[in-house]
Amino acid sequence: MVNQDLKFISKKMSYALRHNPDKYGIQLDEYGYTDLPTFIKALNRVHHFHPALTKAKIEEVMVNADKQRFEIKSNRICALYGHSIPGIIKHQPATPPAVLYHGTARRFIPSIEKLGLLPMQRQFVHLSTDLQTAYQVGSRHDAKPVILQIDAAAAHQAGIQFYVGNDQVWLCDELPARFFKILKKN
Ligand code: HQG
Repeated sequence: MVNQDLKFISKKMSYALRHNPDKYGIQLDEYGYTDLPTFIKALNRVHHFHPALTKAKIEEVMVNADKQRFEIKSNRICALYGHSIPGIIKHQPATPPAVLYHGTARRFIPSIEKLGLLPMQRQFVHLSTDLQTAYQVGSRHDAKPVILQIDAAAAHQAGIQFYVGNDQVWLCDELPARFFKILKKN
Protein backbone atom coordinates (compact mmCIF):
# COMPACT_ATOMS: atom_id res chain seq x y z
CA MET A 1 0.00 0.00 0.00
CA VAL A 2 1.44 3.33 -1.03
CA ASN A 3 2.00 5.74 1.86
CA GLN A 4 -1.00 8.18 1.99
CA ASP A 5 1.32 11.15 2.08
CA LEU A 6 3.01 10.06 -1.16
CA LYS A 7 -0.35 9.30 -2.73
CA PHE A 8 -1.63 12.79 -1.89
CA ILE A 9 1.42 14.41 -3.48
CA SER A 10 1.07 12.16 -6.54
CA LYS A 11 -2.56 13.20 -7.00
CA LYS A 12 -1.65 16.89 -6.87
CA MET A 13 1.20 16.29 -9.34
CA SER A 14 -1.20 14.51 -11.72
CA TYR A 15 -3.75 17.27 -11.39
CA ALA A 16 -1.19 19.96 -12.19
CA LEU A 17 0.52 18.13 -15.06
CA ARG A 18 -2.51 16.47 -16.65
CA HIS A 19 -5.49 18.66 -15.97
CA ASN A 20 -4.91 22.16 -14.63
CA PRO A 21 -1.42 23.66 -15.04
CA ASP A 22 -3.01 27.14 -15.07
CA LYS A 23 -4.04 26.78 -11.45
CA TYR A 24 -0.35 26.38 -10.61
CA GLY A 25 0.85 29.12 -12.97
CA ILE A 26 3.03 26.62 -14.86
CA GLN A 27 3.39 26.12 -18.59
CA LEU A 28 3.77 22.77 -20.29
CA ASP A 29 5.77 22.50 -23.49
CA GLU A 30 4.35 20.64 -26.48
CA TYR A 31 5.43 17.29 -24.97
CA GLY A 32 3.92 18.10 -21.58
CA TYR A 33 7.16 18.91 -19.76
CA THR A 34 7.67 21.81 -17.37
CA ASP A 35 10.70 23.06 -15.46
CA LEU A 36 11.06 20.94 -12.30
CA PRO A 37 12.21 23.64 -9.84
CA THR A 38 9.36 25.92 -10.99
CA PHE A 39 6.92 23.01 -10.66
CA ILE A 40 8.06 22.28 -7.10
CA LYS A 41 7.74 25.95 -6.12
CA ALA A 42 4.25 26.10 -7.62
CA LEU A 43 3.08 22.98 -5.76
CA ASN A 44 4.42 24.41 -2.50
CA ARG A 45 2.77 27.75 -3.17
CA VAL A 46 -0.65 26.20 -3.83
CA HIS A 47 -0.64 23.39 -1.25
CA HIS A 48 1.63 24.72 1.54
CA PHE A 49 3.33 21.35 2.03
CA HIS A 50 4.94 20.86 5.46
CA PRO A 51 7.75 20.01 5.24
CA ALA A 52 8.11 21.77 1.90
CA LEU A 53 8.05 19.51 -1.15
CA THR A 54 11.52 18.83 -2.56
CA LYS A 55 12.92 17.09 -5.62
CA ALA A 56 13.93 14.18 -3.37
CA LYS A 57 10.32 13.81 -2.19
CA ILE A 58 9.04 13.82 -5.76
CA GLU A 59 11.56 11.12 -6.62
CA GLU A 60 10.31 9.15 -3.61
CA VAL A 61 6.74 9.51 -4.92
CA MET A 62 7.84 8.19 -8.31
CA VAL A 63 9.91 5.28 -6.99
CA ASN A 64 7.16 4.10 -4.64
CA ALA A 65 4.24 4.49 -7.05
CA ASP A 66 2.21 1.54 -8.30
CA LYS A 67 2.50 2.94 -11.85
CA GLN A 68 5.00 5.03 -13.77
CA ARG A 69 2.97 8.23 -14.13
CA PHE A 70 5.71 10.86 -14.44
CA GLU A 71 9.08 11.26 -16.06
CA ILE A 72 11.95 13.59 -15.17
CA LYS A 73 14.44 14.47 -17.92
CA SER A 74 17.05 17.26 -17.84
CA ASN A 75 15.46 18.75 -14.70
CA ARG A 76 12.04 18.88 -16.40
CA ILE A 77 9.00 16.81 -15.45
CA CYS A 78 5.96 15.57 -17.34
CA ALA A 79 2.96 13.30 -16.86
CA LEU A 80 3.36 10.36 -19.24
CA TYR A 81 -0.37 10.00 -19.98
CA GLY A 82 -3.83 11.00 -18.78
CA HIS A 83 -3.94 14.60 -20.01
CA SER A 84 -7.23 16.44 -20.28
CA ILE A 85 -6.00 19.98 -20.95
CA PRO A 86 -7.14 21.56 -24.22
CA GLY A 87 -4.91 20.89 -27.21
CA ILE A 88 -2.91 17.72 -27.66
CA ILE A 89 0.27 16.84 -25.82
CA LYS A 90 2.63 15.32 -28.39
CA HIS A 91 3.66 11.69 -28.04
CA GLN A 92 5.93 9.83 -30.40
CA PRO A 93 3.82 7.50 -32.62
CA ALA A 94 4.87 3.87 -32.17
CA THR A 95 3.92 0.37 -33.29
CA PRO A 96 1.72 -1.20 -30.60
CA PRO A 97 1.77 -4.82 -29.41
CA ALA A 98 -0.56 -6.90 -31.61
CA VAL A 99 -3.12 -7.18 -28.79
CA LEU A 100 -4.06 -4.65 -26.12
CA TYR A 101 -6.86 -4.52 -23.55
CA HIS A 102 -9.24 -1.94 -22.14
CA GLY A 103 -11.10 -2.31 -18.86
CA THR A 104 -14.33 -0.39 -18.56
CA ALA A 105 -17.71 -0.30 -16.83
CA ARG A 106 -20.71 -2.43 -17.74
CA ARG A 107 -22.83 0.71 -18.02
CA PHE A 108 -20.58 2.17 -20.76
CA ILE A 109 -20.81 -0.87 -23.05
CA PRO A 110 -23.90 0.07 -25.10
CA SER A 111 -22.36 3.42 -25.97
CA ILE A 112 -18.90 1.93 -26.60
CA GLU A 113 -20.38 -0.72 -28.92
CA LYS A 114 -22.21 1.98 -30.83
CA LEU A 115 -19.61 4.76 -30.95
CA GLY A 116 -16.34 2.88 -30.40
CA LEU A 117 -13.78 3.79 -27.73
CA LEU A 118 -13.53 7.57 -27.42
CA PRO A 119 -11.02 9.62 -25.41
CA MET A 120 -13.94 11.15 -23.44
CA GLN A 121 -12.46 13.75 -21.03
CA ARG A 122 -8.86 12.90 -21.92
CA GLN A 123 -6.78 13.55 -25.04
CA PHE A 124 -6.41 9.86 -25.95
CA VAL A 125 -8.02 6.47 -25.40
CA HIS A 126 -5.96 4.57 -22.77
CA LEU A 127 -5.19 0.88 -23.34
CA SER A 128 -3.43 -1.73 -21.21
CA THR A 129 -0.78 -4.26 -22.21
CA ASP A 130 -2.14 -7.02 -19.97
CA LEU A 131 -5.41 -8.29 -18.58
CA GLN A 132 -4.59 -7.57 -14.96
CA THR A 133 -3.85 -3.90 -15.62
CA ALA A 134 -7.02 -3.60 -17.72
CA TYR A 135 -8.99 -5.12 -14.86
CA GLN A 136 -7.53 -2.59 -12.41
CA VAL A 137 -8.30 0.32 -14.75
CA GLY A 138 -11.87 -0.93 -15.24
CA SER A 139 -12.32 -1.43 -11.49
CA ARG A 140 -12.04 2.36 -11.07
CA HIS A 141 -15.39 2.59 -12.86
CA ASP A 142 -17.21 -0.63 -11.94
CA ALA A 143 -16.81 -3.36 -9.30
CA LYS A 144 -17.32 -5.91 -12.10
CA PRO A 145 -15.47 -4.38 -15.04
CA VAL A 146 -15.80 -5.50 -18.64
CA ILE A 147 -12.57 -6.25 -20.51
CA LEU A 148 -12.28 -5.45 -24.21
CA GLN A 149 -9.62 -7.14 -26.32
CA ILE A 150 -8.22 -4.77 -28.91
CA ASP A 151 -6.86 -5.90 -32.27
CA ALA A 152 -4.17 -3.22 -32.11
CA ALA A 153 -2.27 -4.68 -35.07
CA ALA A 154 -5.31 -4.31 -37.34
CA ALA A 155 -6.14 -0.84 -35.99
CA HIS A 156 -2.56 0.31 -36.53
CA GLN A 157 -2.58 -1.22 -40.00
CA ALA A 158 -5.76 0.73 -40.74
CA GLY A 159 -4.00 3.98 -39.90
CA ILE A 160 -4.96 4.59 -36.27
CA GLN A 161 -2.05 6.20 -34.40
CA PHE A 162 -0.71 4.63 -31.20
CA TYR A 163 1.65 6.13 -28.63
CA VAL A 164 3.56 4.80 -25.63
CA GLY A 165 2.43 5.96 -22.19
CA ASN A 166 4.53 3.66 -20.02
CA ASP A 167 5.30 -0.07 -19.88
CA GLN A 168 1.65 -0.94 -19.20
CA VAL A 169 -0.19 1.96 -20.84
CA TRP A 170 -0.64 2.66 -24.54
CA LEU A 171 -2.55 5.60 -25.95
CA CYS A 172 -4.44 5.83 -29.21
CA ASP A 173 -6.85 7.99 -31.09
CA GLU A 174 -10.50 7.04 -31.25
CA LEU A 175 -11.02 3.31 -31.86
CA PRO A 176 -14.01 2.03 -33.91
CA ALA A 177 -15.85 -1.00 -32.56
CA ARG A 178 -14.68 -3.28 -35.37
CA PHE A 179 -11.23 -3.34 -33.73
CA PHE A 180 -12.28 -4.83 -30.40
CA LYS A 181 -14.40 -7.57 -28.89
CA ILE A 182 -15.76 -8.09 -25.42
CA LEU A 183 -13.53 -10.62 -23.72
CA LYS A 184 -15.04 -10.80 -20.33
CA LYS A 185 -18.49 -9.66 -19.28
CA ASN A 186 -19.13 -10.18 -15.58
C1 HQG B 1 -15.19 5.08 -21.27
C2 HQG B 1 -5.70 5.86 -14.90
C3 HQG B 1 -19.09 5.70 -23.11
C4 HQG B 1 -13.89 4.33 -21.08
C5 HQG B 1 -5.91 4.50 -15.51
C6 HQG B 1 -13.56 4.69 -19.65
C7 HQG B 1 -5.62 4.69 -16.98
C8 HQG B 1 -16.82 5.44 -23.09
C9 HQG B 1 -14.17 6.06 -19.46
C10 HQG B 1 -5.92 6.14 -17.21
C11 HQG B 1 -16.76 5.52 -24.51
C12 HQG B 1 -13.15 7.17 -19.39
C13 HQG B 1 -7.16 6.31 -18.05
C14 HQG B 1 -17.97 5.68 -25.20
C15 HQG B 1 -14.75 5.24 -23.78
N1 HQG B 1 -19.12 5.77 -24.47
N2 HQG B 1 -17.97 5.53 -22.40
N3 HQG B 1 -18.04 5.75 -26.54
N4 HQG B 1 -15.48 5.39 -24.89
N5 HQG B 1 -15.56 5.27 -22.68
O1 HQG B 1 -10.70 7.57 -16.52
O2 HQG B 1 -9.11 4.51 -19.64
O3 HQG B 1 -4.15 5.88 -12.11
O4 HQG B 1 -10.87 8.93 -18.66
O5 HQG B 1 -14.08 2.94 -21.29
O6 HQG B 1 -5.12 3.52 -14.91
O7 HQG B 1 -10.46 4.47 -17.45
O8 HQG B 1 -4.77 8.08 -13.11
O9 HQG B 1 -10.09 6.60 -18.80
O10 HQG B 1 -14.16 3.78 -18.76
O11 HQG B 1 -4.32 4.38 -17.36
O12 HQG B 1 -2.48 7.11 -13.47
O13 HQG B 1 -14.98 6.31 -20.61
O14 HQG B 1 -6.12 6.73 -15.91
O15 HQG B 1 -4.37 6.10 -14.59
O16 HQG B 1 -12.48 7.06 -18.15
O17 HQG B 1 -8.23 5.55 -17.50
P1 HQG B 1 -11.02 7.62 -17.96
P2 HQG B 1 -9.52 5.17 -18.36
P3 HQG B 1 -3.92 6.84 -13.25
